[in-house]
Amino acid sequence: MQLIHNFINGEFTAAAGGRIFEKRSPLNNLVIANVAEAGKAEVDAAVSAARAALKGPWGRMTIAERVDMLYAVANEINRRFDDFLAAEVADTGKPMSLARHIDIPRGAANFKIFADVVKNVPTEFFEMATPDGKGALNYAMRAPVGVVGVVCPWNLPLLLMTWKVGPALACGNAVVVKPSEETPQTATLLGEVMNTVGLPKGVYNVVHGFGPNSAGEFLTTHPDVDAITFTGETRTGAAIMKAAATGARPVSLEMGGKNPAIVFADCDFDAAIEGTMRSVFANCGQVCLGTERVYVERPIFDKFVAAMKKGAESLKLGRPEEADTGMGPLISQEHKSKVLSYYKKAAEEGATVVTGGGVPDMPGELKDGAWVQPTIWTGLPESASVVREEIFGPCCHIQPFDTEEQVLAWANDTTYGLAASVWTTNLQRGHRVAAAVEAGLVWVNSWFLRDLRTPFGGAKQSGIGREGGVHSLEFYTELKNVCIKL
Ligand code: NAD
Ligand code: 6OD
Repeated sequence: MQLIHNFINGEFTAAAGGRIFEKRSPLNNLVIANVAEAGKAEVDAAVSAARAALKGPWGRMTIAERVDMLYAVANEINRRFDDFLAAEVADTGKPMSLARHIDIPRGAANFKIFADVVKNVPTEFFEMATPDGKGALNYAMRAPVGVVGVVCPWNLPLLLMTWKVGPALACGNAVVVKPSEETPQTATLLGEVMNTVGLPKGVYNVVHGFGPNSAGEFLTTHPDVDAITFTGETRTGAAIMKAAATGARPVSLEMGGKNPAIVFADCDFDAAIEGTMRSVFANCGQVCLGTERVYVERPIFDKFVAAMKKGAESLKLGRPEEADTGMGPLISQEHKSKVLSYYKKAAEEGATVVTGGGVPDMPGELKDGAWVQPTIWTGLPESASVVREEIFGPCCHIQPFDTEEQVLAWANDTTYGLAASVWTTNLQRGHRVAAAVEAGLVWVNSWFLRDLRTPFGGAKQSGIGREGGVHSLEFYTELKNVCIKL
């Protein structure tokens, strides 16, 4: 059985006492690897290695040298594309077509884009008058924040981990990454890439394990971690924020959502269906930006529901490597139980189940996997559990609306505020609704179209802070003003 190691100070290491946990395939629930579980000792070693790296050659590199190194990391990920693809797909069970298109190329791009940002974005300069008439000059300079703890989820493992590690390294920090216990492989493989390109030891470290009383907690409570960046559930983010309060350490939190799609009768109907099919079912509904609440203007409601039903029923559930697979399994048995509990609640609360609502009949060994049916409900009040709570599965509730005012009130009636999509050919309305929706990201006539220079993050309980482009520099650097009296 494969053993997935921690990666500390440039070395692949087992855990003290040989502590391991099992990684199971979402496809069939079989154990595919053992993972070395980091305890306090391994987390300490990783944080110390990161601290030491800041004082070594890494800390002395010029920006141009760092940029070259990050380009080399991206190129090496691309050279080993198939290894990353195989590892990501083994951990998640997601269709290869999806991982090939999104997860792995974005994993590489995250190093290049932030290298470019660091290379090209200037700081500020102000001339200042002084009473003696000689004046002063102010300029700002950026320094790394230090050792950054990076705590990651399982849904887009490489993409979301490099989304943090790329800018952190571009800014000259050293990182200790805690991947999700469900997806240990690509973060570990990235250690090989770092050694191949000659990244100094200790700049990139990986510790495996769980949250409470395990590697996640040991890392986020570690007094020598200077800043913590996190993606995951809102309640985990709140726990991490508490941990970060000791020592008043900064946090960047990307958390849960209950994202609306608002479909006006004047939309390009086929584009709205295509986009909403993706936003509801892509990655088996396990995308933080995904849609779980769909609001459709009444004149096209029946036609829209019928088209979504047809789309959902034509999605082929299957093995990742099969070219016609449209949807894979959920990440785990535990998550399957959570999603199925919502399927049950929807029925109990009186939903009309347009399609799905249960477990598909999968052939052979796949029957033991974390499969659920793509599911659509209608007919529920806005107070229903599946309309209010994040499910993170391949499902949505579709509600008819009559006025812009009504749909905005519903869309905003949530404690979350991550993303929304608006479908209309009336651009005036597109701008107006985008401005009125309480969310960090709004797409008009699109979904998950990402320019990495733009701010990314959630409003309300979906997040704290923004990353992306120059916004990542705000978190991963300490900005210092230097005032020179002339
Ligand atoms: P999770 O919060 O359960 O776990 C995320 C990570 O935190 C894991 O590595 C886990 O081991 C660790 N962790 C858990 N408890 C911890 C603790 N007390 N201290 C330190 N670390 C701890 O989230 P998940 O189930 O992996 O991911 C799904 C969730 O992530 C969904 O809510 C989804 O909306 C959210 N998400 C948000 C974004 C975004 O950009 N806003 C992106 C992806 C996923
Ligand atoms: O595209 C990104 O940068 C990003 N952070 C996507 C998050 C997707 C959530 O599941």
